Amino acid sequence: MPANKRTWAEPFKIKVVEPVNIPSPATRERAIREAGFNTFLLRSEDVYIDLLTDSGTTAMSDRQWAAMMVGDEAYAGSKSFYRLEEAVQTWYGYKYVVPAHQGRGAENLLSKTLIKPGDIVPGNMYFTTTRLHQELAGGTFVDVIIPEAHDPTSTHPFKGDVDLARVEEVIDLYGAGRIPYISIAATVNLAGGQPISLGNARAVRELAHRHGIRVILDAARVVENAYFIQKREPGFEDWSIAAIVKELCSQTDGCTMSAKKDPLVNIGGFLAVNDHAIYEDAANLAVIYEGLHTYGGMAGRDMEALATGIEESLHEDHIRARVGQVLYLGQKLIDARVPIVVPVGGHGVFLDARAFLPHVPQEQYPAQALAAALYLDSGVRSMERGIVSAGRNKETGEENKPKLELVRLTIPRRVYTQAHMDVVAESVESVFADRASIRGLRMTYEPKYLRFFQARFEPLEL
Ligand code: PM9
Repeated sequence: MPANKRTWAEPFKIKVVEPVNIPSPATRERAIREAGFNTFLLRSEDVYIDLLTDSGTTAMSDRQWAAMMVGDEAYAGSKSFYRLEEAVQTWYGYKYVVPAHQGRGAENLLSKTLIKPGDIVPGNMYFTTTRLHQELAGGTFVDVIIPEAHDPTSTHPFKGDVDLARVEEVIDLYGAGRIPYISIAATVNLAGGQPISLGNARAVRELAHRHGIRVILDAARVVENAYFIQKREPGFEDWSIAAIVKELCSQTDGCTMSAKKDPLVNIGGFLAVNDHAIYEDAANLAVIYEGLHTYGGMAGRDMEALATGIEESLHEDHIRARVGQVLYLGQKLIDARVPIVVPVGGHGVFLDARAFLPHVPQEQYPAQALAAALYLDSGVRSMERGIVSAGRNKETGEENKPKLELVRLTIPRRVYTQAHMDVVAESVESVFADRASIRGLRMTYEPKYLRFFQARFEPLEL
C-alpha cells in the first residue's frame, strides 16, 4: 500500500496512565442535577471521557517533565524566563515577551494597554474572554469574519477568513483613529476551530497597515491553523509547520497566547509584541495583575515546560496525529449522519444543536440541554457554545442570539486514544437516535460575567 494511504498511529508511547471511573447511570443523574445541568459544574471524578476543553488538559512529554526539574524559581530574572523569551522569539518571531498566568491575563494587559473608551475592535468572530476584556477596557467588538463562518454546513476551507470589504466599511464608519487593532484568531474557536488562510492574513495586514492600524493575533491554536494551511492552501504544501507558523505571526504586530492550548502545557500564557513602547506599558501593568514581568504568574518550572512545549508543538508528526484524531471522530459522526460543523475543525468536533434538536427553541438553550443529555447517556463531558456562551448585549442587556448553537466535543492533546473516540461517537449516535426525548432548559441562576462557566439550569416540563 502506498505510504500516503496507510493508517497512522500516535507518535508516542504511553509511560504513565491515570485510571478513570465510568460513573453509573444513577451517579450521572445525581451529578448533572447537582451541577445545575451545566457541565462546567460537574466534578471530574464523575466524568468518564472529558471533552470539556483542550485548554490546560494536555499530557506533557517526558522532555517537558524533565525540563520542569531545572526550572529557576528566582523571583526576578529567572533563567527559565530567558529560555521562554528565546523560544517565543525563535519560533513565533516576536521581539518582546510579557509572561502571563494564562491567555486572559495577556488579554487584560493588551486591552488595558491599547484600548480607550469608545474604541472599536474588529475581529474574526468573538471569543468570550477576549471580548469581555475589550469591553471592560471601554471598547466594542465588531465581527468581521466572512459570512460562511456562521453557516455550519458551508464547506469553505478557510471559514476563519476576515471579510476585507466589511473591515473597510468599519474603518469608513468609525475612522481608523478609533480602531487600536484588528484582532485575528487562528484558528477561530467559536466557528468550530476553523482556520484563517495565509493569503487572507497577509491581506488583513496590508489593509490595516495602510490605515495605520495594528494587527494582533490570538495564537492559542496557531499550530493547528498552520496544519490546515499546509494541507489546503495552494503554495504551502511543501512548507514546514514551523515555517508557516512563523510566516503567520509575521503578518501581525503581536499576539496574545493561551499556552494551555497548542503549546502543550497545563498553565501559562504571554503577550508578545514588536513595539517597545507597547511592551513597556504592558510589562508595567503586569506587575499589578500578573507578577513581575519575568514570571507573570508562572513558576519557573512552568516557563521551562512551556519553552519545551512550544518547540514540540511544531513537530510535523505531532500535529498530524493531533488534528488527525479530531478528524477521525468528526468523520465517524459524518458517516452516522449526525449534524456537525463542517469542515471538521482543529481542536474539536462541534455538534449543530439547532439541527440536532429542531424542537427546542434557542431561548430554551438547546446546546446546553444537548451537552447535559450526552453526559447522562455515557459520562462524556462536552461544552455548550451557543446562546449561553454568547451572553448579553452590553448596551441593551438582551441575550445575544448567535447563529451557531453548538456543543463542542473538545479533544485534549495526547490524552485519549482512538478507542475513546469510538466510545464518544457511539454515545453521540445513541443520543441522536433518542433526540426527540430531549427537553429544553430554564436558567435559574445567571452570573454577571462569562455566565456559561457558572450558570445553573433546570429542565422544562413537557
Ligand atoms: N479557551 C476553551 O475551552 C478555555 C476557556 S473558555 C471555556 O476553548 C481563545 C481562542 C481561547 C481561550 C480559551 C482564550 C483564553 C483566548 N483565546 O483560558 O485564559 O480559546 O488561557 O485563554 C478555552 P485562557
